[in-house]
Amino acid sequence: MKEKRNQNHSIPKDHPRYKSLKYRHKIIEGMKNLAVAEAGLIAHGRGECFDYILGERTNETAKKAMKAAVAALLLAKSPIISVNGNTAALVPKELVELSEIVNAPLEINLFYYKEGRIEAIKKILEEAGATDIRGTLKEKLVEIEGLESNRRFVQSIIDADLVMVPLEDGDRTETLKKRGKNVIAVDLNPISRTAIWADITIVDNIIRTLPEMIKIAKDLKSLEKEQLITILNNFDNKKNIIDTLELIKEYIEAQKENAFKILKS
Ligand code: PTJ
Repeated sequence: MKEKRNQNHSIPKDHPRYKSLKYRHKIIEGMKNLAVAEAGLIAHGRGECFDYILGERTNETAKKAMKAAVAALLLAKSPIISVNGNTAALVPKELVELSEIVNAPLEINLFYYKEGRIEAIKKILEEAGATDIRGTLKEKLVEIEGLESNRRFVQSIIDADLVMVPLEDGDRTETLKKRGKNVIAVDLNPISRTAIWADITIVDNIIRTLPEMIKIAKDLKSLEKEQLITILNNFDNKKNIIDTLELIKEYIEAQKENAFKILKS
């Protein structure tokens, strides 16, 4: 019998890991069209691993952080959403929608420089409806002192009072904090340096975070400034990260029991 193999990488909808495979495919496509750095694939795999031990769902702690993050974005004078290759490849439409609702422009800011990457990401964002994309013109970029990586080249981030940094690597959050900025991080690793340094740490997958934040933003947009301040003041990031770590411990414990039940049956 002649073997019929799937050459076009289409994923059967009934596959138990359909969603995960769909987003892997987006990252791979993103790498082929230059938007995603090669290392972006590895970063995605690391994210999947953390997502697994979080139960691949948006936990209550993440929802609390998202609410505080939206309140902070609505209260900020000049907020910016920093966009890297992975985020653009995974959730371009959602980035544009959130940016419009909370009035926070998108700024492309990359760790791995390669000719053509900024243009590739700009194209993805424009196709998703973005009209105001910062960080694309060399002559408008300035350098943030104290940062060695390519992320030091910024446009509006330099004057922003609040920067949202989805899927960050190491040291930028620390530098932004030292410059007096508030930082919102979205990171599946609750104990990464970014997660620890940020003012508001959303430990969740960006593919679930942005749609949820859009919903929250639509609700909170009509609130008074005082009500938004109360939401923000009631949020304790350190406690929230510790609670998230507890959830991970509980989840692993429950999975351990389940795994052995399957073995015994
Ligand atoms: O496009 P560039 O050049 O700016 O590079 C982007 C990457 C992500 C490659 C770069 O910032 C990098 O190398 O990041 P790290 O150091 O791998 O850190 C990325 C963090 O994001 C890790 O803690 C991952 O667990 C986390 N992460 C990965 N995928 C997701 C995620 N967090 C939320 N949602 C995800 N889908």
